[in-house]
Amino acid sequence: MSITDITAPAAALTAHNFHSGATPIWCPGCGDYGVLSALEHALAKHGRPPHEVVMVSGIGCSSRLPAYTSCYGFHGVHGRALPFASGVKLARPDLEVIAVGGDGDGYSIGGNHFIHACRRNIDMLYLVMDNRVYGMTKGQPSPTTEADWDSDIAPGGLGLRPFNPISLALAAGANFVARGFAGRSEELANLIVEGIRWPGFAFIEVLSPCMAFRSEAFGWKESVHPTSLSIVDDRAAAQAATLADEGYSLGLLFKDHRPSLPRQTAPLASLAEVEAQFWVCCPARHQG
Ligand SMILES: Cc1ncc(C[n+]2csc(CCOP(=O)(O)OP(=O)(O)O)c2C)c(N)n1
Ligand code: SF4
Repeated sequence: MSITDITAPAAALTAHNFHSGATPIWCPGCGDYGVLSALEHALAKHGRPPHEVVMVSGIGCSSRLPAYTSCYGFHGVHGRALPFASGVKLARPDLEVIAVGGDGDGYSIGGNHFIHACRRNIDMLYLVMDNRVYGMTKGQPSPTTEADWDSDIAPGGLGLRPFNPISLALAAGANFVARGFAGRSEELANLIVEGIRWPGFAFIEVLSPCMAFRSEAFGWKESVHPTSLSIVDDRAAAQAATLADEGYSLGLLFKDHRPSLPRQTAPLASLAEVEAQFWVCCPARHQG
């Protein structure tokens, strides 16, 4: 398909248009079901057909998500969703690019890419399903796991201070920062639509409980404070609010107008011009 084949937004899309037909193999009660449902509803509301949307992930239970949608998808290697998504968006700015994954994938092995994606501000949505554990590899602590979280695999807790991804995203320069909860799918869908439509790098942290390894996360539905984040256009104030927050406030925290990449779609020079400018002279060639 060429860029010129892209159609106008299809009328009256429904969440069903975004089902792939594959049945998720997530555990019963996994928060990722709520995220998938919210994402499908958000895409329907946004109005671009599945063939204009690219869903990119790394590895983990949450990173299986692209397979469950009918959009174009790339299920890549652990921690590398954002570099791949950046490449797709730079090569095809006409497509809607959404990167998804877990806290292990995005903040541990992918932590470097997270910082630089915020900084580059390429126009895409990054949705992190944070269950504060590595679900797929059977319950190791992740960078957002509480220091004293006791488990068979880390008795007594790791003793390492978790970091605050929202604070990091703000400091690194993300254009849109919000937090949703898998158990409040409708609110999450609205945040996703807003994030997709906002220019630049939009980051949404989604609290998404892992029932297999953190069953106490059932309690998150009582812990969350709906629509309590609302700073919006002041990065310093948003940073102060997030540092004062215990991690369960939901809603849109921050939106900025920092110019996003890609700024232009046409190349600045032709391939021949680039070759002429950067031609490395080889003495052997001249002698021949
Ligand atoms: C290079 C590499 N290192 C480690 C792994 C093993 N691994 C697979 S998934 C995963 C963690 C997934 O955790 P998270 O991203 O939090 O997703 P969840 O399963 O909790 O949704 C790890 C460490 C891997 N696949 N590749
Ligand atoms: S192990 Fe946890 S994160 Fe993975 S599918 Fe099961 S509940 Fe979801």
